Amino acid sequence: MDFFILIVLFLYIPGLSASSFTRILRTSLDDSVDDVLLTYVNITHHVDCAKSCKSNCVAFTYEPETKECRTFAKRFCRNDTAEKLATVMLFVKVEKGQTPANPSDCNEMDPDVFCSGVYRITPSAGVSFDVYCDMETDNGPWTVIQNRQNGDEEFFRPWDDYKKGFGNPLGNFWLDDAMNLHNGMQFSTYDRDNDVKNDASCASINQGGWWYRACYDANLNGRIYVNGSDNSRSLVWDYFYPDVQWPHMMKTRMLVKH
Ligand SMILES: [Ca+2]
Repeated sequence: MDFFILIVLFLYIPGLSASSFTRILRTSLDDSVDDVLLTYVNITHHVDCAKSCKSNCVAFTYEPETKECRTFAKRFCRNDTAEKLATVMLFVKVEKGQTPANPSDCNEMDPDVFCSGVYRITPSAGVSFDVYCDMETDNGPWTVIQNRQNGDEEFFRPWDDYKKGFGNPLGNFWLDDAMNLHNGMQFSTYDRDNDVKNDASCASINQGGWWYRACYDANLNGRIYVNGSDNSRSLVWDYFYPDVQWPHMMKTRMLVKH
């Protein structure tokens, strides 16, 4: 998948006070019909539609087939990995300093401009990778470093996989980004035993990669529980309920920001 394909199409319109627009991708416009300011018909070109987007208009759509132009006072967030709308072109007004050329993490991205989605970040020079940025959870934006939503992705993996990260940023994945956050414990995988249990490997017993001590209260990279399976190997978060010991979780995600 190609991430960060920014279709930037700036329109500088002579005579208009330096309004510029960029074409953006978004999955759907269905929830926006009530936000239409004005609808124009028989507009022959999207540049002419842009000329209609003045004062309180911040976005417009143009449909070449029907020659229909619609203006909006509502902001649309952009999602660069979304499917392009089949026929409708969507443009938003660009304000100065709005687009981070090269964000170092999700927190640098304006949640009013960008939707939740996969973005390429550059945490340090020469190190870039794709992450899922969560723009909707409170106090965000958050960089999602782990997401479990079903059993499709194997999490019982060797050291190198956890080091690199694995999975699909839109589905189940692990992003190895916080090795030293977990109270001084080192990260262990079945092929690298860094736990403090001398007689066994916690990662092997509990079937995940984690900052095991001897062994865990949480095992978020353990196996998805299915009826009858061994709970100790499961995706577990103890103390989640006051009265249930070692409850298994069906979905988890880990969010970080600095
Ligand atoms: Ca051990």
